[in-house]
Amino acid sequence: MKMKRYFAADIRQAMAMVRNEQGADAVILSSRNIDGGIEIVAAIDYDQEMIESASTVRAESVAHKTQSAAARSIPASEGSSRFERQGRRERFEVADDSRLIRLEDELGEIKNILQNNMAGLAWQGITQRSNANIDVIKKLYAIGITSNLCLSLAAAVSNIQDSKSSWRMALATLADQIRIIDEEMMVAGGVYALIGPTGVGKTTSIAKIAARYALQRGVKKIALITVDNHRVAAHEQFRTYARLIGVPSRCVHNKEEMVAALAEFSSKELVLVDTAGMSQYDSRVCELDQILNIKGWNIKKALTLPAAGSYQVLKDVIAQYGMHGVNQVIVTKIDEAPSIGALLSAIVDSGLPVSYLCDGQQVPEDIRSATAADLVSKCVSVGRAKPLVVDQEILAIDFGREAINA
Ligand SMILES: Nc1nc2c(ncn2[C@@H]2O[C@H](COP(=O)(O)OP(=O)(O)OP(=O)(O)O)[C@@H](O)[C@H]2O)c(=O)[nH]1
Ligand SMILES: [Mg+2]
Repeated sequence: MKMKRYFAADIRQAMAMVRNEQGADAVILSSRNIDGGIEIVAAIDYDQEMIESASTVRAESVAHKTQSAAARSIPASEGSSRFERQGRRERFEVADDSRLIRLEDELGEIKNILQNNMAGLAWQGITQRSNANIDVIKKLYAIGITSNLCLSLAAAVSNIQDSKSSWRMALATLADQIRIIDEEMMVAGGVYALIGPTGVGKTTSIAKIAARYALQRGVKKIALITVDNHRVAAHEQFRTYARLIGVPSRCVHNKEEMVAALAEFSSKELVLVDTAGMSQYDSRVCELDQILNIKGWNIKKALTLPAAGSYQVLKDVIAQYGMHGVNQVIVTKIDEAPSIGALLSAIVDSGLPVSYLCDGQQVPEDIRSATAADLVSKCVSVGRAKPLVVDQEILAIDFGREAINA
């Protein structure tokens, strides 16, 4: 048997690596989530009996080693106060550190093999349901919807036997779960800050919204503020847009200047605030939050997200920025995305409403108010153009595990 570990950002990439290197006959022995991705152990020339006996031997050896290590490290004569127990644990760790790490690894591998077997069984259970249901799961998965959302959408239509109807109903259910902002900024007015990672299209989206607002309501009704004052190029880009649209703009460096700019623009219907793009882990996100938190002003925050982001990254960005209060999502770069299933899954999971969809670089043309139907039909059309490979093994691991955890 040739065994090898693979590490990748997600299960699909890891499976692709296994397939490329070991071919279609490779067998997945274990998989586990680790920091920043997933680790898969795969093998070819796989011998079932050998693995089973190895697992049994390992299990026995683990039990034996754990017992003997514990017996060595904790003399029976010792008392059992908290202080004493602590002392025992420290000695135990020092004395048997490397063995414990090995034991932990072995236990981890056994756990993974068991989990994979259980996942396989759970997937078998899922496939024994109606064909229409499996069809829905596979189609949703192929357009990039995450496995837990696929399962919940399929469950919602499980009473429909006809494949076409159940697919249509699943998409309608997905659309129902996407929240759309009740009153978007073009209608409601107010002060809005566009926040988010670098280069996602915040400044361009502000220019698009500002230009449209100026066309509809007049240039006197709108003003722009930027907090992005670290980079000369960004400042220039912002000023250029403001000048071309013909609206006033201010560049602020701190909370006091922000208060002054807001007071100056208090008669405007719509004030848009541009911010510097930063990683969700950047400590400056907190500083930015303070500048945007002005007593007496309700500055709403629109998290700007690129449509092509991976589920894990989008989820992380939403979680980190969400800690500072996010009111809505603006989706950009739909035109560049090979799939927007991950984005829709992250949006549904977050429960955040979507306000705008951007699909190009042209100002002001490439922006429109979001609708759930638009997002779902886009998801289906781009997903169909480049469907993800629906591999039985991926399905068994992904969906089986999801079903066990549900
Ligand atoms: N294809 C496409 N490109 C876009 C879209 N929105 C913005 N861009 C492009 O993305 C690039 C970055 O846009 P910016 O508006 O500067 O992004 P930003 O978020 O303000 O960037 P930072 O301020 O550096 O964080 C530019 O080249 C834009 O033309 C979109 O919807 N589709
Ligand atoms: Mg910018």
